[in-house]
Amino acid sequence: MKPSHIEHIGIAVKDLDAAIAYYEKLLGSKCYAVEEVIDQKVKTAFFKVGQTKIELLASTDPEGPVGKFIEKKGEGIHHIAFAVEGLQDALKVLADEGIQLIDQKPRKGAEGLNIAFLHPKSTMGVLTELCEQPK
Ligand code: CMX
Repeated sequence: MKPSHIEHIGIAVKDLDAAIAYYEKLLGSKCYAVEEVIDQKVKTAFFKVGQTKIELLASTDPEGPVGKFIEKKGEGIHHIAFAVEGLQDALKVLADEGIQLIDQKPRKGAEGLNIAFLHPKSTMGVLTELCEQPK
């Protein structure tokens, strides 16, 4: 597996509008998309920094993954996502290496990407996402 670039960095925030306003100032660019991902219980907002995106994540449910994360750890970096080709094959290679997969096969994430997460318990504490552009 050889990711081409960091696709995005996910940042958990409590107040999406306040976070958008801050990142618009910091990055000097407008948020280009806001999207709710219902099955992940989050509302997302995206910025571009070169090839990489910043994905702000606000929870829509305290029992969702971002709601639980903020409750335990507070706001901050939630995950890092790498762009790969051949996501299903990459998952098999990682599983064979003993990495714990959260998603055994790719599923649909924000922006229509095919995505899969690796468990932070087997990635030295960093929730890791792999993303592939759909063909
Ligand atoms: N980064 C690092 N560690 C994390 C974490 C994160 N983002 N989220 C949870 N953990 C840790 C917790 O701190 C906890 O550690 P301890 O056992 O040491 O306390 C452990 O993982 C278990 O956490 P939990 O709160 O009990 O939560 P669950 O086990 O129910 O779920 C996880 C954890 C990672 C499996 C779940 O959050 C998940 O499936 N995440 C992937 C999906 C996701 O995060 N979606 C939101 C983003 C969607 C998007 O980008 O569109």
